[in-house]
Amino acid sequence: MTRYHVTQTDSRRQASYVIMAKMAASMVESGEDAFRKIFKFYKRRNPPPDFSDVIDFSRGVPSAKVISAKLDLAAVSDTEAARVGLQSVRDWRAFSLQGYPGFIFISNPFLLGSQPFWVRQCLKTYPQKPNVCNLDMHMSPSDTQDIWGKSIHGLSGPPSGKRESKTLLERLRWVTLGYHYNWDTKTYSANHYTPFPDELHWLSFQITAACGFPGFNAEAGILNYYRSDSCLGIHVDESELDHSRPLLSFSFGQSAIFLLGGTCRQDPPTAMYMHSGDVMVMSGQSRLLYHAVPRIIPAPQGHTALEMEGCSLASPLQDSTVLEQMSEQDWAVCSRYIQSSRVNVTVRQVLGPGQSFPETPSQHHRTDAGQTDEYHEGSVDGERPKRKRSSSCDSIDIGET
Ligand SMILES: O=C(O)CCC(=O)C(=O)O
Ligand SMILES: [Mn+2]
Repeated sequence: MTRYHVTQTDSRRQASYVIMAKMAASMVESGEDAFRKIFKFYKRRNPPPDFSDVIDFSRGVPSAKVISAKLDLAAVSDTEAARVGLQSVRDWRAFSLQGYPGFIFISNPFLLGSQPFWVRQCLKTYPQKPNVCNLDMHMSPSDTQDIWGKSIHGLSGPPSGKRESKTLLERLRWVTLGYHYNWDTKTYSANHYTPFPDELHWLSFQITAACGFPGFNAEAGILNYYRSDSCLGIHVDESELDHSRPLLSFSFGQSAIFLLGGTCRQDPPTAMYMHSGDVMVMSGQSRLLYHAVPRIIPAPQGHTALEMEGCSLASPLQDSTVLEQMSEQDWAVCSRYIQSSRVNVTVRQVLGPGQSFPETPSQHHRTDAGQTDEYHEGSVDGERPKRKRSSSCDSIDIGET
């Protein structure tokens, strides 16, 4: 008969295995990876962090890591660019980052006076049905029918300070366009699709063409609405089925610190500012990198182009433009909103040419920090259906902190 017994050495070894396993578990529990440490560093309020390592592309080539990016000047004519509110590609200040092939940062390529149009689309048009937003999660369709109309009274004029309830617009956290992202399954599907806005498709089409990706088809959009205390958790966008297509990101309003990491959370991320009008293109090897927004910061003086631009364009509107002139009242609401908020729009091509959704649910999805959902917080206004949260993700979600 074989007897199994634990020797002194075995038990010591076992004990050390237990200690090691506990250490590993606590590492996972506390999420002490390089990305998370840096995320927490930039999120910290007291004392505020040192921002001196944050790359500011609006200052030209500000660090040894920043390289001027070559664009395809012939891909987009000046007329095509102006039609969607962009400067001539020749005048764009585009950069890449050493160590991040495929990452392109375009420092505000918008024509003077055209950002307000895009801000209004994000605040007035895109939250409208049939698009989907966080407020739909716990409100009836008739209540979320006219978010703009129901909010403008509360958002016109200077802040009163004593208004007790937030407007719907102030409670808006996300909107999805095109193939509507399913936050639970982390997938897109053929049967939850509404037409993608034409003008946003064309804006994305021109920018990606100039970056060397002709024929981009904008199929899904996620708009994130950030208050001054919001942040966005560490994640990878991998739900799209064709990763050879770039992902575009547009920022409007207040500035943000954006962290771009590596393919694993041990890779320390690079911190950069995103100011109003800035555009990012994540393609190639940078398409599937971890990233996050730990902090919203006030737009620096001189970057508040939006405040100065007002509601009129610097040059007259062309016949074929997608831009529309804006009323004084619309601009009053938009400018009041973005004085304390940031809106980010990501545009994605979900399917490759000729590709269709698989019969069985896709395995491709957004990888969130700690393998749990940390993208948005679900505590108020039904931002997200409340989901399992690992202890490693105290507050790295969109939401009040
Ligand atoms: O707000 C941002 O700059 C990033 C947004 C983002 O990463 C996303 O929506 O997937
Ligand atoms: Mn993302």
